[in-house]
Amino acid sequence: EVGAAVPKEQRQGWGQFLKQIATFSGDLSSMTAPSFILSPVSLVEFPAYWGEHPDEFAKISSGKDEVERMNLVLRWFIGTLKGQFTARNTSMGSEKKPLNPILGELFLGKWPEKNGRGDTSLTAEQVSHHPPVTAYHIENKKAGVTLEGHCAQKTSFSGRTIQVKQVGHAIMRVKVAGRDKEELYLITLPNLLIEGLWYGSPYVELTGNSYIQSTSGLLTTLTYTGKGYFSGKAHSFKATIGAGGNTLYTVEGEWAGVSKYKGKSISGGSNEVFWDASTQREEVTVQDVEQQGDMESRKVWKTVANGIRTGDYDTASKDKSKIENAQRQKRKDEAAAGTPHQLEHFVHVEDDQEYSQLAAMFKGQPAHEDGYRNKPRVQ
Ligand code: HCR
Repeated sequence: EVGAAVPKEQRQGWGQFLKQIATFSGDLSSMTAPSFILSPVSLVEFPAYWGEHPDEFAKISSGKDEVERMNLVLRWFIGTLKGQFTARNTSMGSEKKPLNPILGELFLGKWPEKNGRGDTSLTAEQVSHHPPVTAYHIENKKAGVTLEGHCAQKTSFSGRTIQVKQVGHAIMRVKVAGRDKEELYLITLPNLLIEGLWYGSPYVELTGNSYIQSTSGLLTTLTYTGKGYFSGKAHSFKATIGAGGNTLYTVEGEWAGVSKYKGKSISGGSNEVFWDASTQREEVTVQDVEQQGDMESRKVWKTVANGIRTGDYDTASKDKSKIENAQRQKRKDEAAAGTPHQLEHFVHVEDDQEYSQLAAMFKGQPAHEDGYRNKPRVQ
């Protein structure tokens, strides 16, 4: 039955929402959805999932050679997927519709130093509102590991499923060999399927391929499958690490569960566990809302998020309209004054050369993409 998981009084609304999505093309984030599916968290917070295993992030530069480092990059990457794609199901019962960030909205946080691994800092900024694009920069200076990227989404509807193409990429920088050499890794992003919509309990499945290409020449190819594919299990993947068509290592399993080396592992054993997703995630630390700047996400959305959390949807929607109207006015004023909005922490790079050089090393990626670079911080 449609909307089996939806509160009774919202079932009709859910049915209408589904019809609306089916005939809709473009930016899902701007659609008005029934209140039970609203999340009190803004999309600008999502880059924090990349940093929720700060130990794995820091460890990457300790790899003794490029093969070991690629294995560590892959382990860190797989380690982020459970948070990125299942965290809302765990904390809120299903995937929900995040708040649509305003232009210039910021999410600043850190994972403090622990056991000598060093501080890891996060800077995320909404660099475009329409279409929504979030840029992020995650850095552990002590370890010499940085991740910089941006993410946008293109959505389409097919059958009972929303298909989401992630647009954008991330580049990881790893300082190696006495710190005078830098290795880069281009990380591309998998496509998503949003399933379970009919019942009103959406969840994400990953599909297709994504890649990690290193300047060392090593390439990891990831293939994602869900229920009903060859493994028959949800949230499954296979990753091969290799160079020039030769496979060095293969890893297989569930990205939200356990994955293992298939055959030879990097330590010389066989069929060893590669990653166990039950490893505790470390949530990012942010400043108290009261201390935050006016553009910081939790400050911007404080009243709206409170309304959603407490079921006061009237207050939530009034404050949301207030924010959106103020934004429209701001854009008009900027246009009239000829002073367009300036990004605070990032610079837009047209036709990112680091991207195109790495993308040229393998098949399956557009040859050119724009990028965003973090502005050096003035302290
Ligand atoms: C598609 C999605 C917004 C984008 C979210 C992204 C792709 C953002 C980047 C993160 O690194 C990973 C990520 C995880 C989320 O699963 C994904 C969201 C899932 C739903 C949401 C739609 C815009 C909302 C659709 C509305 C439905 C749930 C009714």
